[in-house]
This record gives sequence, C-alpha cells and structure tokens, in this order.
Amino acid sequence: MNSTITLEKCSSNPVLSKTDVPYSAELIFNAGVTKFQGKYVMVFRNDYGFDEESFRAGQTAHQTNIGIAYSDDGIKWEVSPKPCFDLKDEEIVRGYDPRLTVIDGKCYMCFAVDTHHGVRGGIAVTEDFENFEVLHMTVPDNRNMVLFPEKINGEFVRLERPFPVYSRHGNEDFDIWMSSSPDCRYWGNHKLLLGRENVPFANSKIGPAAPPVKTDKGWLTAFHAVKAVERELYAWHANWHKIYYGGLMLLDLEDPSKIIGMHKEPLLVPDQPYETKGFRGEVIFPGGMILEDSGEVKIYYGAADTVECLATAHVDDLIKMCLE
Ligand code: BMA
Repeated sequence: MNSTITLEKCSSNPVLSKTDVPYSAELIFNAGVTKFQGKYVMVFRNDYGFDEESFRAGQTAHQTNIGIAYSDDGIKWEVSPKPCFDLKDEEIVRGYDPRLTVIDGKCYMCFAVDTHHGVRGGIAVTEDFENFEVLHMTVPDNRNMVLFPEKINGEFVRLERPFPVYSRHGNEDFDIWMSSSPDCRYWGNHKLLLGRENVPFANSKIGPAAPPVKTDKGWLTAFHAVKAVERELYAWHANWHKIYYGGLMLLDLEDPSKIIGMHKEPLLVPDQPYETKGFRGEVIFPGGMILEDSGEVKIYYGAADTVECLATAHVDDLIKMCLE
C-alpha cells in the first residue's frame, strides 16, 4: 500500500516557522505537541544566533532554547513572548527536541541534553509550562525519549534510544529500547524493543519519535528511521547523506514490549520543498501525535531541521497500515 493514499500533509505547512516567533529564532523544528487543559500546546526547538549566510561563511556556533505555542485548532499557532525552557550551565550546553505526554493531569516533557561529557535524556514535569521540575537525566549517551500516556501495570513506561557507539565499532547502528519506573525518577527493566535490522527502510540508526497514542487495537507508535545514501543531500553544510523517515508500529496494550505490527514502508517521506531543502534536507522527524474524537490523527513533525509541519490520517487507516 502506498502510504501517501491515506496520509495528507497539511496545505498550510509549515505550521510553524521562524517568522511566527517574536524573539531571536532561526530553525523551528522537532516539536512536542499535546492537548492540555483544553488547548493544543506545542513546545518547539529553536536554534538561533546564526542564519544560512553566516553559517555558510563559517559561523557554525549557535544556541538553542525551547519555545512554546498555543492553538485552538492545532493548525494556527500563537507563540508566547518568551521561550519556556532554556537549559544551560557550566556542564549543560543545551536542551532540545522536546516531547510532551500528559499523565494523570500533569504534563511531562522528555528532551535531549547536550553536555560537555555526552548526550543525555531528560524528563521534566510541569503544570503551567513556566515551572518545570527535572525528575531524571540518563547517563550518556541516550536521547529521543518518549513516555506512554498512562502507567502500565502501575509503572511509567518510556521508549529510548541509547547510542552504543563502542560496541557497534563506531557505526551509527542504534535501536529502540524501553524501560519502566515507579516514579519517573528511577528507571530500570531495560529491554530491547526494536532492532534497526527489523526496519526495512533503515540502514542506520532508528529511534522513538512521537509519544505513543492509545487505540483499541494497541499503542500506535511513530518512530524515526535513518537511511544513509550515496548522493549528497541539500544542507547548509557539506557532506549530508542521511534521509530521515517517519515510521509507524503498533504495540500490545498490556505488554508494549510486544510489537503487534509495523508498516513496512515509511509513513512519512520527505518530498515537499519544505522537507527537502533547509538546514538539513530530507529530514522528517515526528514529535507529536494527537488522536481526535473524530478518529483523525494529527501527526506533527520537524522538516529539514528548519520548520514544523502537520500531516493527518484516520486512525483506522494507520492501524491497518501496521497490520498489513
Ligand atoms: C539527529 C538530531 C535531531 C535532528 C536529526 C537530523 O541526530 O540532532 O535533532 O533532527 O539528527 O539532523
């Protein structure tokens, strides 16, 4: 089945870009999106302090913060006047790629953290998007964490993507793992969920993408999958050879370490101009999925590491794609 038949990219894509942001902003992408207290909420990665011209001229140093936007319909967004999360200290360089999950009325945000001693995965909790309590930070190297939207067998459950560089001989060949926690602070029961070799359209790393969504048939779960190619892709910098696809799988409701089905082709392929050209061309990175009462699923994704986009599909079609 051709995935483009059931999936529609929003005609007003990108739904968020730097021109919507009232402070220093350049690349707006890899957002986490959820519904919280009656509104759509988006937390987005903002890389700033450079532009295409200065970058191409050799000024590669820049900064990152996390901004916040609200919406009544999930399509038109209003960005708040200030970023909501800016993680920096002597050790921490930046927090980025936020993911949102509402559990028992509180909003949890997973994020990646670059430090001077490795990449870490963080989890914070908030009720107002102003005050965040950081509950947990992994050891390096780990990131792309997402939380399931409810406790399973009494425990928080997350997907994650460690980087075993040493044991993979320096190759970018990484997989999706899962773990659980009684309190979202202490994590254990680590288990491999999906090996890269089981994704037909990946020849390099895979990882979690948007947090799983509950359906009657299982946890609908988007992941990202990387395919290294020979041809050089459009990017502000030389030597960019990696295509990022969105992928989709269905996990067992009671035991999410069991994969019930996976769509054998990419769910989202970069083929629109806003996906193929930008800071890094041909990158699609889903970060948020919302299941509406109508059965529509909104899938938010970063495109070309430059803008934030939206695609929609019916939940039954997405489930069918996983089971075929
Ligand atoms: C990954 C992360 C993502 C990014 C992707 C493509 O390693 O840095 O934030 O979207 O690469 O550049």
